Amino acid sequence: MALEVAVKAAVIAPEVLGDCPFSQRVLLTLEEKKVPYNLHLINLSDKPQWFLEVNPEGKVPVVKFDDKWVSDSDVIVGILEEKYPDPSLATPLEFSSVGSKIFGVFSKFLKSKDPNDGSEQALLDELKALDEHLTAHGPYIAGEKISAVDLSLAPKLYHLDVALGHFKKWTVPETLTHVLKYKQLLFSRESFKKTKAAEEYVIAGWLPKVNP
Ligand SMILES: N[C@@H](CCC(=O)N[C@@H](CS)C(=O)NCC(=O)O)C(=O)O
Repeated sequence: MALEVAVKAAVIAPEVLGDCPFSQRVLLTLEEKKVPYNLHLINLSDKPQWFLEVNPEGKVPVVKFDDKWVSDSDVIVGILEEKYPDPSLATPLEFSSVGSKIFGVFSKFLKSKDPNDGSEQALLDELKALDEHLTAHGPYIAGEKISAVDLSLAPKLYHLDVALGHFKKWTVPETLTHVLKYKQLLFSRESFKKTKAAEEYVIAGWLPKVNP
């Protein structure tokens, strides 16, 4: 039986899949595990009553398991791993926090108006650490097989590429060859192509945060 899944709709087009990296993470997990699902697109500027009733906090993603709507992508991905263990996407504990600071430092650099505040260097440091990790352990974070940590990071690296390219004309340095290869590997997967937001919606989603 298909799972009911509610994710963010595009900010400027509420009938189209939106740009929430946590929502895409859940969709990627469902796709990689080949779990059938029905998608509900939620316009976060005009949340439907049924959605607020089942999920008063009003955040996406949410997934309905056994008649109960569950929020938070960490919790959802954990339940999916338990209920649909094959193929396993479990990440070995020692690798589970690789790349976990990238989204925060990227977002800070993207919003920064001060070129001397160290936010670009902080991002470069995190990307360099990821490159070193991939050099030693790649091509995915836990080795030959894709796992949950990659599915969490992939949408965030996509936001990084699209938003920094658009707003700051900034790209990942060519010296970070393993990060570049890793992004290609992730972005070319069928699961990723099927669940990604169009670039224009990623840009529209960041616009109010970049120019408040
Ligand atoms: N920790 C949560 C974060 C989810 C989250 O922040 N979702 C955002 C959209 S990307 C949201 O629903 N925000 C509520 C709103 O904008 O009203 C998770 O991993 O699922």
